[in-house]
Amino acid sequence: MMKHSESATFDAAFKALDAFQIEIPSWGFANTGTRFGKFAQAAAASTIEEKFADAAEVNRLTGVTPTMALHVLWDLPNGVGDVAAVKALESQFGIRSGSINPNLFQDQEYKFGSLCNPAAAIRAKALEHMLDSIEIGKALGSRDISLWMADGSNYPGTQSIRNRIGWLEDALRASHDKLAPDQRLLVEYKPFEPAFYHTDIADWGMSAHFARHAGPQARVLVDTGHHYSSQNIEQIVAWLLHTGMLGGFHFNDRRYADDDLTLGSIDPYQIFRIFHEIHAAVSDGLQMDIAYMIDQSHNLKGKIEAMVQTVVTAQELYLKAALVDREQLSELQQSCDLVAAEELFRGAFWQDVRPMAAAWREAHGLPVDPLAALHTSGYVERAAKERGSRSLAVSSYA
Ligand code: LRH
Ligand code: MN
Repeated sequence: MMKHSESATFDAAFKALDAFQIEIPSWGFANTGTRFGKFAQAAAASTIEEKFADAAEVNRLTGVTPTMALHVLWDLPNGVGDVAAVKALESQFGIRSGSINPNLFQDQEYKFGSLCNPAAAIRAKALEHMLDSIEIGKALGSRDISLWMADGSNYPGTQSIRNRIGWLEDALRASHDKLAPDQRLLVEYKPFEPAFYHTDIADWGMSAHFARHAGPQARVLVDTGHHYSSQNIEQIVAWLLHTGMLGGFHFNDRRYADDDLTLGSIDPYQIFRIFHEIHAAVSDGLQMDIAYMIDQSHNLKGKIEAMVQTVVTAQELYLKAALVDREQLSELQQSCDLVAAEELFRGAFWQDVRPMAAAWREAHGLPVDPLAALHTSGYVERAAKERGSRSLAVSSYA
């Protein structure tokens, strides 16, 4: 018979997991690599149909990934013209289109930037792509337009940083003004790569400025891989929560830079600390609307396997943080009882929540161990057989 405290913990655990969903990236299923090469996988997806099929399999196994992020030029090369086909795939596979990610970094014209390019004609081309992306979002019923730009420079003195700020302010306000009332513009920052001297949206402060300047439907997107290794990411999250500017996350892990490794593979405590800031803000009554999304490139791991592993890890870390006794922690923080506060906080991280997560899955008719269920499903082997010959030929990035 479960003791009261145990059942209370289980109730809190089930409540937390009921509230957690995470969006998966279409590009996480494709053959991707680094500048040193790409190792093709037979089961990799190379068509939008295969990406929806793989997303449906991940959602069948986990039950918490009903939407898939789309990158415009990779998934809708014909822009709005591909919307009908995508809608058909949505109903065929039961997966909704999630955030719409413009591609402002691969066209030859964007060598010196896109929305920040000194050439007005190239800025206009980039703005047109932004507006197309917003129209695609409206047509698909997607709430978030999630913008990341590679814009920046490689050598001091070669670009006017302040001119570029002005051009980007204008472009993001013009984009914001085209949003539907329920849409949001998420502005993603990144300190470097592919630009290695200055990046136009390099940190959370710059992103928050551009979002505020654009308008009330713009927010900041935090990609966990887009920070210097010594940066305190959960402090940035606390600031964005306090200022009401947090729009969402691109979750991944890294040892060095923007490594796009699987969540929790290097520093699971980092994600636990981020989730704690969010749970604490919720219990303090802060209003927020956070998009949890995965942004990884699975260069060596099996792509669907890595995605299922990531979703399960995200659930476990979200649950561990949800079970922190925040009332007792606040008292210990107030009394500056450092060791007791740390032991309570870290103790929540150490607890093994996998049995509770398995019980939640069982209660929802889901496989108690999604990874094991993927292996027994034979899905990857079938995909490799069906796709094998073609997907081994690697062409564009994703
Ligand atoms: C840039 C980024 C961005 C995506 C891309 C796939 O590093 O994080 O969010 O568009 O990865
Ligand atoms: Mn990202």
